[in-house]
Amino acid sequence: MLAVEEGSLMAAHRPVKPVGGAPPLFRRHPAKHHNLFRAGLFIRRHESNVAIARLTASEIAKTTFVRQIMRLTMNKRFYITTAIDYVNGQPHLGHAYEKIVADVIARSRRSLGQEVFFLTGLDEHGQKVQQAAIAEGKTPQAYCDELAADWQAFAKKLELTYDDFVRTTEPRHKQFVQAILSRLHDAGQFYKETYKGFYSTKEETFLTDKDRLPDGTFDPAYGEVIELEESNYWFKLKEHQPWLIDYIKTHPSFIAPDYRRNEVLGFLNNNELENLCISRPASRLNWGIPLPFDNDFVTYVWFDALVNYISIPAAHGDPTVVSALPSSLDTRHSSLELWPADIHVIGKDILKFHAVFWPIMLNVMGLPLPKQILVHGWWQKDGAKISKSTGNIVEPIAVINEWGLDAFRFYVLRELDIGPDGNWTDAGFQARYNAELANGLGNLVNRSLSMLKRYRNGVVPAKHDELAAPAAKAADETRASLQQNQLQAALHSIWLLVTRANQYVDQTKPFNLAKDPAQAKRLDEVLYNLAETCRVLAVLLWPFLPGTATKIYAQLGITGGPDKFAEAAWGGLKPDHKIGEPAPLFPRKET
Ligand code: ME8
Repeated sequence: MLAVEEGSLMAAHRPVKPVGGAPPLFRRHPAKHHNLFRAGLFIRRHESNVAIARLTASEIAKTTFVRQIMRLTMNKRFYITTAIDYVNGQPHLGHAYEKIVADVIARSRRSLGQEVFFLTGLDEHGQKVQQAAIAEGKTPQAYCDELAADWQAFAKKLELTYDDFVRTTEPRHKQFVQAILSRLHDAGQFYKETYKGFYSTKEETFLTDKDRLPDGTFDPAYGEVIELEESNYWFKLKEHQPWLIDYIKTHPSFIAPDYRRNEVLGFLNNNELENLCISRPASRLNWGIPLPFDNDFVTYVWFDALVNYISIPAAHGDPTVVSALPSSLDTRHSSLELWPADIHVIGKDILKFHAVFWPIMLNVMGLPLPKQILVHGWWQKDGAKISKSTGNIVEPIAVINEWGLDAFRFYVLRELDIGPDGNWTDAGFQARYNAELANGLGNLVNRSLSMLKRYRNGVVPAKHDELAAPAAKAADETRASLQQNQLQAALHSIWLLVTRANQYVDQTKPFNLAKDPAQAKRLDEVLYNLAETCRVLAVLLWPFLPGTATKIYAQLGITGGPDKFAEAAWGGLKPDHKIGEPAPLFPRKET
């Protein structure tokens, strides 16, 4: 896909343009396949009808070409990923938050009409897993399989709408990592060298004097630091530093929020990158992917883990990723166009791996870079680090079981914008539940639909537009926020509408209007405005609170889901439509 010659994929020091060119078939013999070459260019610009129209009947008849066209005429999906969690950790608030953020973005894009591919999963190799498995008398694979089942149950509990769930111990991932390693090795990107120095087993990383704190010690986060002498394979990272700085400078939205981008640029401008050790001796660590060119070594966990973002597209036949691979690898069971990723959602602690190592790895593979690395902050509880050992934890499953999934999703997204650190307090959670969910949204929907039921037997009156303007404003603002992944801002706009509609009930007093037959028309107007506002709210809320939004639609007696943003347009409720049964959405709780 990139401006590099056949057989010399790497040319690592050369800046490689991350643009979609013609696929290899077209690129290799442009003279022989002029029509196909041109068709390829159109396809890359998603003008697939034009592309197909340009082919002759005999070209279309050739099955290879048809397959190629089929593969390439598919629109690129909006591809969003999360960090893959260490399988041996316990799912906690931070993991839940990140996955919910990605899920809301994925759902919003689908609601806005885009085709989406949402990938999440597990990081299963490494010394800690190997040691923990041995301690439990299990094989590492059996140990991972058990834990993976818990993590997958956790993802289901959060109602994540992922399209694929990667485990780095799966053959489809391992074979891809090996293929990439072979390719980079053949291209001279690695060298072998003996290293003598410091090593953190906990972080599975080499340290230098630069990593010392001012008092000469290493950060306790590194755990025990040992002195080590061993041979390993190294990746020539250093020489790509000027390219990376230039790339980040010329792609302002590559790292978001802005202050994280500045942090990376500051780091790159003030430090010389070290080459990256990409292996561990199998004698010390055998729970990893063997280097295909030297089985005495396994792949460094990050070189394995980061690659999940492309190994899964390859497994789905993504043409861009597949073109960077040796043709011997059979990855073309289906054909989804995914790469480059639109968003990698990650936490702040793994920014360097994603904003320094990963872009350089991709560049030397000849692949375009993800469009955005979206970096969220870390949660604390009661102002202190979340820690299992000190008991300072939030147990998402316990909270969900007691308060409901949507209350949990709402709190984390409403409380914390994507970027800064957040602080969970039980009192804060309960206050938002009572004020914004029970008394705000829940009360609005329940009283609006109950009055419609009581005063009009549940039959929707004639259309009336008193709340049309605030509803349209909320929809416009929500759409704009969702398009920029500003989830907290979107919730803010939605809640302005909730508040406005609750005020409307207080001002118009439908319960009084109902007592005066002369006010019947006015009561009709008020009831229409309230019911229709509830419907619009369901559509706006769908990405955030899917269960609640679905219940609102059901209580309104509407068939189908509130999962299409276009339905937020005012006037969807038709006169004479009969609503369903109102029921409280968020029962008030004494705390
Ligand atoms: O880092 N608040 O896995 P992980 C918010 N396997 N987010 C938090 C958090 C907190 N308190 N604690 C952790 C790894 N996270 C690697 C990733 S990706 C190719 C490999 C976030 O299980 C953390 O920032 O330690 C990261 O994005 C994610 O949870 C997984 O962390």
